[in-house]
Amino acid sequence: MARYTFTLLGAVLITMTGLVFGAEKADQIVEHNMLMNHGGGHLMDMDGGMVMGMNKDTLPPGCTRISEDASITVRAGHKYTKDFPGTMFGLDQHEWRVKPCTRLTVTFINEDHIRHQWMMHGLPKFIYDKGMFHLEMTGPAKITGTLILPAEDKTYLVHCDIAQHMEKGMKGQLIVGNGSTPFPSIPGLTDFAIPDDYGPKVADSIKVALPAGSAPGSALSSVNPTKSGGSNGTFLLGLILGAIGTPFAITYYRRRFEGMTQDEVIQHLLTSSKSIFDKILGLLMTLVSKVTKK
Ligand SMILES: [Cu+2]
Repeated sequence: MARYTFTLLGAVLITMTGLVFGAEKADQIVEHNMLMNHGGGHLMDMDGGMVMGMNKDTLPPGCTRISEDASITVRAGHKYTKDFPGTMFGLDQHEWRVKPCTRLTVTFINEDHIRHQWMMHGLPKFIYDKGMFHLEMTGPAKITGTLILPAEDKTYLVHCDIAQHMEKGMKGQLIVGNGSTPFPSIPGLTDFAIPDDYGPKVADSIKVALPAGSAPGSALSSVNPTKSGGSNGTFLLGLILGAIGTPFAITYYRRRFEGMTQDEVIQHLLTSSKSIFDKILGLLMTLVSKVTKK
């Protein structure tokens, strides 16, 4: 009996030790502070740590001196997305304000097990290569860089440039002085550039007649003849409408697009397809209600 108890105790101890050390290892933030200076404010190390646009002493035009030394710490991690539905990659802050000519030290802590960046755009290109100041590392890790901000009032875009990271939440703005035009789609701050669109509402009577998932363009002729009472009439109606309507539509669109380039045609179709779809739905709704009323 005692043997079993000891074995059991041993197993529990080993498991717990594993859990504790495993958890500690996952949260360990590696500090990237042994970067090689490649010149021009560009520093890198072998583990994916990178700083671009490091500048501690070159004054941008319009600055006669450094107005103040400031520092911010920004954290990146999936857990910071929970307050912003639809986002996947998170920052713990999305806006920073500094005075013109501030020497700003940014400490960027990446808590995810993927690569993230804190990238600023729109700086003067003769001081900052590509107009950028940029911190990057594969996490969990920490990296620090310094830059001096120009004298003018301006709002700078800050984002992570890894594919889809900005679109899914890693976007912010750094406001110097009074700032300029704010950026759209900053989580919790500004309106989305492209709002979510769940499409036009389909009336209940149409939902019965249309097979699930039928494409908008095929709405007229794809009514399923085997489902629901009275749909044989609707199917016939669809066939007749399709037969009459198709040659008419072809003639109409041939005339409509005469002399237009391919791009113009696509542009026109994109903008007009939504209203055409609405019209077809309206027409179909009227017809279906007439057929089912008899
Ligand atoms: Cu990222």
